[in-house]
Amino acid sequence: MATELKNLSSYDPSKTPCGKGYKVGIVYAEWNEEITHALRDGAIKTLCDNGVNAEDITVASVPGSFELIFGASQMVKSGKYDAVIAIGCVIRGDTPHFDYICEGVTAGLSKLNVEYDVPVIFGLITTNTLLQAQERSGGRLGNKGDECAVTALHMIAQFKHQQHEQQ
Ligand code: RBF
Repeated sequence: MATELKNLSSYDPSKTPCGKGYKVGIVYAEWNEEITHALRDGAIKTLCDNGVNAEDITVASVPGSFELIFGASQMVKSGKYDAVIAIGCVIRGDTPHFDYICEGVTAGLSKLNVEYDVPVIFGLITTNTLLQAQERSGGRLGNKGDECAVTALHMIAQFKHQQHEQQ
């Protein structure tokens, strides 16, 4: 599938905004930790590689993906971050609740994006198998955590000044 091979993990750093001075919150789920820790670490590394100071990155964990909504919401409402990255992994084969969790998290994070002025980046991997999740967390198809970091930098660069002007 064409979309399967499209990823930003091989992004062009020269086209990625410099993140110096940007403050980023990362909230990740401990469920499927093999995957979510790799995504989290990829996001942190890519932020730092692109100029974000390590001390300007705050990392918090929640038990499962469903709690990403609350975790991200708390970070957004704190007013401390220019963007929040939410990271989780739901695997269909392991999870009878797959559709409920995926739909809940998607709706919850989407609501935050509409209601608050801090971009929330969607780093929820939803796959049919563990292998597919591994391929997207540092394997054959890159690391979606890297992509979340690049996306956060673009969103901050695009909208940060606009938000400050509105305040
Ligand atoms: N959380 C995940 O992040 N990924 C999962 O694959 C996952 N599967 C779950 C399967 C079941 C049957 C249940 C009850 C929970 C699962 N959760 C999963 C945890 C969920 O996101 C949340 O932490 C709990 O439902 C408590 O609110």
